Amino acid sequence: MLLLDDETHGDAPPADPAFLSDVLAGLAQSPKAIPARWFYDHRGSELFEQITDLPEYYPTRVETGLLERHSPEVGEIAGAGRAVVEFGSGSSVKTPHLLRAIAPSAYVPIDISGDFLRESAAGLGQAFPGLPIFPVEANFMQTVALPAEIADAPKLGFFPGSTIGNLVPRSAVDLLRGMIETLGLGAMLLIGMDRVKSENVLVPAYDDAAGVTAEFNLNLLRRINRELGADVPVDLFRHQARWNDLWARIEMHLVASADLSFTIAGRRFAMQAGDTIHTENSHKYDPRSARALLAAGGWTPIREWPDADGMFSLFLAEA
Ligand code: AVJ
Repeated sequence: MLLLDDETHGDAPPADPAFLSDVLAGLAQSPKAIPARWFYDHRGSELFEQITDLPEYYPTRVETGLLERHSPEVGEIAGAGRAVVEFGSGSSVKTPHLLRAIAPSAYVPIDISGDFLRESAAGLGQAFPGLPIFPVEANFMQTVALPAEIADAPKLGFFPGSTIGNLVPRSAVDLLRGMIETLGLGAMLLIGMDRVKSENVLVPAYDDAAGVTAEFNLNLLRRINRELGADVPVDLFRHQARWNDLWARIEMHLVASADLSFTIAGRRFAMQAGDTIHTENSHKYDPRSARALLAAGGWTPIREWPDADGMFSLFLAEA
């Protein structure tokens, strides 16, 4: 079901048909769920940047420290001249530490958001004047055709942020296998994974005192209203972060605080007080399960660098 032109607001961004179909399919499902990748419109990307600075949200700080400390060793093991291919580069804040240490032959950021991709490629271009940069606007969940210019260079995939945790394990394995298709045999992969730890640390990291993560979650509903011309009563939803021990993951939900209903593209959805829309999974891995995941995805782990407090790990693996 498509929106008619006269149903959209004059200043609304064009509706992405994949967004509409994911939202309609996800809300028709029981329990309701919308894929986390739709968080990242312009506002969502801004809010995520704010999350990375929150006192409760340790992953960005810890991983950045690990990259500062261990990138020189990555360079020694991987050797000079690799093309660094970053999956879901976003604003690429962690990348300079790696690029400084490993003498790459090129940098290929891949991101689904063209805006952020071009901004950050321009920024890195200034910081690394001699480095060829080839941004690729693509969904890295599918095999990506890399630019012809780097066809002959050995590759180092870079997948920081524990973004792999957004995927259920079977999809994570598919993605890891897809990365081998994209990068070729002989490639290496530097990947960050958040570790299992106390609920008392994990839950606040996804439900901060300042309410930024709540706003990030609720922005998905605002985006649905903005882009799909819907009438979701955002004020009747509240943010929830919960630890699911069976799956070893943090889940984010939007909880209906009253019986409510709304219409999206002519389809009506009703929810009762307490019903939720599941908006994100963030799986956590202990070192053994992390290595098993890599191996299932076709990657042989060769090094692990955890931080001193056991919060987060960087892994280097080869195809
Ligand atoms: C970017 C997917 C790794 O799961 O920690 C942060 C996203 N969601 N706070 C994460 C996120 C809520 C983040 N990843």
